Amino acid sequence: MNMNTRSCLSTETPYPHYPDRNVTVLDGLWDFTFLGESIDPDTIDISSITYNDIFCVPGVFDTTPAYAGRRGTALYRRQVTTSPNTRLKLKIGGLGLWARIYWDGTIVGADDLPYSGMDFEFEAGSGCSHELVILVDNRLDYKRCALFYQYYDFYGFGGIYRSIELHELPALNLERARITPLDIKTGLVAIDLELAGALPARLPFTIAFDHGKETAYCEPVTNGRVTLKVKVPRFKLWSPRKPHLHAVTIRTPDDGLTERFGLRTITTSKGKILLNGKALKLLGYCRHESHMDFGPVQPLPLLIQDLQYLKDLGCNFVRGTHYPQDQRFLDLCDQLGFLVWEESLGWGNKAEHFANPAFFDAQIRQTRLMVRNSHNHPAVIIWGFLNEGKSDLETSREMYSALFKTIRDLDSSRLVTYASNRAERDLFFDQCDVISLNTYPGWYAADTEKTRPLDEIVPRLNAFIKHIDTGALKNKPFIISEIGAGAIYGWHDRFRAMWSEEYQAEYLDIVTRYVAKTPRVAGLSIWHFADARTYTSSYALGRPRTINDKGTLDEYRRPKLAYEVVKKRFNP
Ligand code: ADA
Repeated sequence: MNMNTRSCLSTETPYPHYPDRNVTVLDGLWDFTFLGESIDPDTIDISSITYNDIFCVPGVFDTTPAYAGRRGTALYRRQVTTSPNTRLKLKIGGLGLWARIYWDGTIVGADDLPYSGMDFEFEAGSGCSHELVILVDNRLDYKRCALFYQYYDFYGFGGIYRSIELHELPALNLERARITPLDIKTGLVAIDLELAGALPARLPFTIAFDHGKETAYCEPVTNGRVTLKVKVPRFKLWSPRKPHLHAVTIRTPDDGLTERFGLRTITTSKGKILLNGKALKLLGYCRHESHMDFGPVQPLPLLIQDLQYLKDLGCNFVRGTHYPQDQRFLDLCDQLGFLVWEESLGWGNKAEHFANPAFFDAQIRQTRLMVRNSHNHPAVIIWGFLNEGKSDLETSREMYSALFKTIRDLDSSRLVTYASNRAERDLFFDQCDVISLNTYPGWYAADTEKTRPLDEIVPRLNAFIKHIDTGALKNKPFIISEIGAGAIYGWHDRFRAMWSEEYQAEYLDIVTRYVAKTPRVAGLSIWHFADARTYTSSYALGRPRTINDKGTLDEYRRPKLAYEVVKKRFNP
């Protein structure tokens, strides 16, 4: 029996696909109960719970009328049918803020990495019908979830953010095939097979590119991996203009998978970013996975709509702030030809976090998972981490160096950076492939009668460029990874005052003109694409409506005045 429900959903479920496995997509309606802060998750008796509601998966509860803004424990439950006595893998695309998984009443896994795609392996047990319960908690409990802090400038949503799948595993499972382009002139790629289960000394398998002819191989297995170099037949290069994708299907006697990838290189030379050897300027936005109604859950029509707006604006670049991205978003970026910066979760982390072993450990685990999960996306060209961390303190060096190493050990084919707001005081730019600066001149501006805040933008950017060009950093590309101004949708003002659409439009006009005429700037990701919910606490005093209003579109994707300004400049 093949219960693979993926084929009918293949436009929605991300790669890789496992055509030979029994895969059940568990999205849909689940039993639900919100226990709030009344229980201690450590002593909860899962068998005594009454489920008095229903909820959807994916779905976060704290954006919905019944549970809006609530924090606490929620339980999602459903019955699942499997073959008896099989080994299972539960794949959760992402959730928040932390969770525990129960299979027939027994704990089989825990998740403390918000937004990360994570897998949990366990035995099905006898019988065919089972109870799956996911306990999700969105309390800011730093002992349980060391990665998300209250002061982060985006809401920490509670619930299941992305799809869930259940796989029945064969004795030897082929988990991933990671493809790295080695030579774009000949189509040579490295294929790295990740295996688990009953490992043989040598693995017989077949490879077929683009659903064509199968070629047979038999290769030694070392530490659960098989690595080989192969030429892709009739290859075409991937680029934003021609986002050509290839598929590769690999079959072992027990298992099979189809991965999608693209052939391209991303390198730097003399301050430029080169795609397939040609210099290009990255032009785009930072984007939160956030919507007033769905929080971080991304319905496919929303993803398509956002990407249509970004295309219309003339963008070729998206910085996925500030966490590992939805794999379906990355699949769409592969298809539509967007270049992406993906980063692990961090936001203005303080010296005390850098000194906390739990934070350190979670950073490394999440960054590692991100790189492994997203390896095959040609769209992803930059890995990032620790947005606006304390990169001006010597005490942070160990963590910065460890994250650079973690990434480069797994993937040396992409550029690595972090978004710094420490500017001239930053200590670790020498470790970056690309220097990235978050800066808000003319917005978080000194209160002075003598200058218009907007007049601060160009001198600030010039001063930073002068700083990097005087030393050892002069050959590194420079990206403005954040810059922007707030505007409340629909608020027009003849003073062109701050928070008016007019102020924001003029602000982005100055920024985009500057970027267009300054060759030293290799990229721009404006802060940000669409307004997004943030603090509801007193931090919100600087965030009218408790929303980060610096979007060029508002939270319902209605374009502000700045939209046409950016569009004109990005589509010269
Ligand atoms: C920072 C941060 C963003 C956002 C922005 C702002 O640079 O990285 O997440 O908070 O500031 O709006 O001030």
